[in-house]
Formats: sequence, C-alpha cells, structure tokens
Amino acid sequence: MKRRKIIMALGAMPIVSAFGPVQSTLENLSKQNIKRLDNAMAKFELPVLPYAYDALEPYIDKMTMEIHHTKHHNAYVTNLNKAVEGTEMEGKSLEDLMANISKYPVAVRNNGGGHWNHSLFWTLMKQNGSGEPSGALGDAIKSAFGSFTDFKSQFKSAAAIRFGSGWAWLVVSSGKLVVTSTPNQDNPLMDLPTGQASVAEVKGTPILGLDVWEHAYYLKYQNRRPEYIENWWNVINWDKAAELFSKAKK
Ligand code: MN3
Repeated sequence: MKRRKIIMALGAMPIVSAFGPVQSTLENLSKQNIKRLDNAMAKFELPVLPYAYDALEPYIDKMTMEIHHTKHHNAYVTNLNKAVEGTEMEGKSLEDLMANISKYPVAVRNNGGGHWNHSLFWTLMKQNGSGEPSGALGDAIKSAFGSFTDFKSQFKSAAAIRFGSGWAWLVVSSGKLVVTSTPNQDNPLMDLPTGQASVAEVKGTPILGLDVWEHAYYLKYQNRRPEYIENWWNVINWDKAAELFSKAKK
C-alpha cells in the first residue's frame, strides 16, 4: 500500500479512543492466529454416517451399526487424539500417519488404523447396494480375476480365513487389482513389512474393505462369519468403489 493510501485508510477508521482502532486491530490479528493454531492442531473427528443406522437392514442390523459407529469407531477417534496430543504427530494428517506408521507407537497404529478403516468402510456401503461394478472397475476386476464370480470367491475366502480380528481388502497394488487381508486395524497403506501373516500382506490403495472383527457382525450372526460376508454383497456401494479405483495410482 502506498503511503497516501495508508493515510486515507487510517483516516477512514472510526476513532473510539486514542488507542481504540490499533487495539482492536491487534485483537483481530490475535484471534486470527488463534484460529490458525486451532486448525493446525485440528483433532480427528467421528464422521457422520452417510445413511441411517437401519439403512442396511436386514443384512446389517441397526443395533450393530449404532454400536459399531458410536462406540467402536468413536473410541478409535478418542484414543487416537489422546495418543497424538502434545507429540510431534499432532496436526499430521491421517494419511501421513498411515504412510509412516512404522515410526509411531502401537496406539497410533491401532487407533489411527481403526479410524481410517472405519471412515472408509461406512462409505463403501449403502441401502440397496446390490449389483456388480460396471465401467473401468468392472473391466479391471474381470481382467485381474477372470470373472466377477472368481473375484467374489477370492475376496470372500480372504475375509473368512483371516484369523481373529481383521479386514479383507481389494487394493490396487503396483498397478494391479489384488485381494488381501490385514490383522487387527492394520491396512494396506501402512509402511509395514509385507509377506508375513502377522503384518499387512500387500501394500496398495484400498478399493474395498470389509471389517471381519466380531463386533461387526456378532449380534446378528454370532459365530457365522461366512453368512455375514455373503450378505455384505447386498450393501456394497460400487459407485464409491469405482470412484476410489479411478483415483488410485495405476
Ligand atoms: Mn469395526
């Protein structure tokens, strides 16, 4: 601003007291800085479900959805915030934490993974989600697995044989579609050693993810995990999967 314009601008300020305008400018600047700090240290938040708790009935029941979202997912968010608070991890994005998880404490791996995995999982389901993917994703599945039926059976098998708690995934890995699974709340984005049963088997960008922890199905299906896995195909949001596929590095 040129000197003349500054004088004009000052002249236009209302004179409340001798220090009024300056003081209020300082207060505004300070408020802006505080807001900037708040944003930098933004805490992780539980996302709102994109549908009602009963939207996936009868395949996934309302009570399971409500407890899964408000108790389990919420606990991952709360514990992740606790784990990063006051550390150099505070303010980092979830993606950044996942990509460097081998450097961070196990509480960040478990709760950060839990937050990332569930945030994705909710968006991969919808009411009346039955059907098969079309377009580029449909073609890529046929080319990678032979047919949609062959892909489905490979994915179902990965979900069924994952021992204990974990996830089954369809990922883009080195340009190819691959079915894999992870234990606990690990996911294929984590920079963990691959190839062992105790860690992520394959790294890649998730296109589909299925939660096979007992808390995801036990109220309705008890020990019948294969039945839950089979019914999940009625609520898959293939539009979301296609969107993730279009954005994934090929
Ligand atoms: Mn879960």
